[in-house]
Amino acid sequence: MNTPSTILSAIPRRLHLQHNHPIAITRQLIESRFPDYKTYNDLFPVVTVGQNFDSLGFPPDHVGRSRTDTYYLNKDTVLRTHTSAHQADTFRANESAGYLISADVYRRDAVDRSHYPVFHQMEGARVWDRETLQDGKTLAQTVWDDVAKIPKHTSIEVEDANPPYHPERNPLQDSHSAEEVEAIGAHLKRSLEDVVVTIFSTAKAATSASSSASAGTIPAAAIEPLKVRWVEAYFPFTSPSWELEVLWQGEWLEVLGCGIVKQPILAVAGVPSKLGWAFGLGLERIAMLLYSIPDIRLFWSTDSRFLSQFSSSQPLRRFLPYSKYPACVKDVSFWLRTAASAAGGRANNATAASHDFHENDVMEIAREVCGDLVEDVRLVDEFVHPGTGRRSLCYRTNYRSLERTLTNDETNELHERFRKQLVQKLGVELR
Ligand code: FA5
Ligand code: MG
Repeated sequence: MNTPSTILSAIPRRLHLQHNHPIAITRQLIESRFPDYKTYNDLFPVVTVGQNFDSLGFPPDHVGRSRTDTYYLNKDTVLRTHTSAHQADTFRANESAGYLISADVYRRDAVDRSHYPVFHQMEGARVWDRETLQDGKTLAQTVWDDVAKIPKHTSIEVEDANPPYHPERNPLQDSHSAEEVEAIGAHLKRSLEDVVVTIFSTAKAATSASSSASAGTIPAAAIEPLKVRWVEAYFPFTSPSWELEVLWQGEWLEVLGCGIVKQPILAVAGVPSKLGWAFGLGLERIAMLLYSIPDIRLFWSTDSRFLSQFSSSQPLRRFLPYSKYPACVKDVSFWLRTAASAAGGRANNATAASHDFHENDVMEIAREVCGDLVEDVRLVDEFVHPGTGRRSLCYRTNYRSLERTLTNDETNELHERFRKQLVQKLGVELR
């Protein structure tokens, strides 16, 4: 068991079901774009390793299974790392051609304003059955007819609508024709572009409404046009696979992964004649875009200054930060061990020396030492000493509480503990 009590205490929160919570409102908004899909919003987060990984074809050595990435309750049981853990069971239940699953999921990950160890995903899937095709149509024709029913939008700029894929990692599946995959892929992308456009037109309306109320009118150019792009991705349970990214505050933000469901999953689930698509999206990511919520930690706030700003029965309004407590920024610079010092270290400390540097180790230490008081950790400088060839890194840590002003002593103490742990756990040399 490697699951801390802080994580276990998040289980009863179920933000996706909390009335008037922005995660719940976002879920409902997306659900409204899939009116015929069956929704499952109440699935328990403790699942077997079989459900979370094996049923989806994760290889035995996949990094996702490691204890540094996944919270284990015992060797056979985990907190689900994604809603895909319920894919096989839901296909087996066979209750509807399309379904949506929303739930809390749990992972170790980076420290910044868009990553948190507990978050919420929505899984969606849609299948067609080779055995019940109507009017003598092929499966591909049937799917294209369904594609035509999805609203077309002009207010979206799609870069790389069809990224090339690598056949060795995203092969056409044996029982699928290229035409079928093209049609199902088009249905998948159109459905998700429709979701994103809905979200953004709602968000834009909210932006102009709140700005005209407070600060007169803002120039149209201040509102960014909606830019998205499709990128090739890899998942053990879909082929081909894509990720959808949205341009948000000048950076490409990944909001979902998706693809054509691998046929063995449907076969094992007892529905071998069906084929279709699946996606998994991060509800926090969408809600942050929708409401302009600047920090993922805010979703866990029980402060009425946060919660009172959201209502499912009123037009959507942008989140107005009630108070931003000052950040305290501190840098830490260190030399990485050279090959020689690593080798020297090996004699004394086998564990530290055999351990190569990964940025995620810095992130994990920050999370452990600082909890929710750390907002962001990022690399700001890196150079190689021309004489010695040693590499130096500088990380900038933003300390900020969402609830109060941190004292100088408090941040100094946190930062000192952070620095000490870096030396102790990574064997770096502070500068
Ligand atoms: C998955 O979890 C796949 N199960 C998605 C999928 C489903 C693919 C069905 C194919 C078919 P991924 O690990 O990329 O993929 O996560 C999906 C989304 O969850 C991301 O795009 C992102 O929006 C969100 N997400 C991932 N990690 C975090 C995190 N630490 N904090 C907040 N959101 C996150
Ligand atoms: Mg991803």
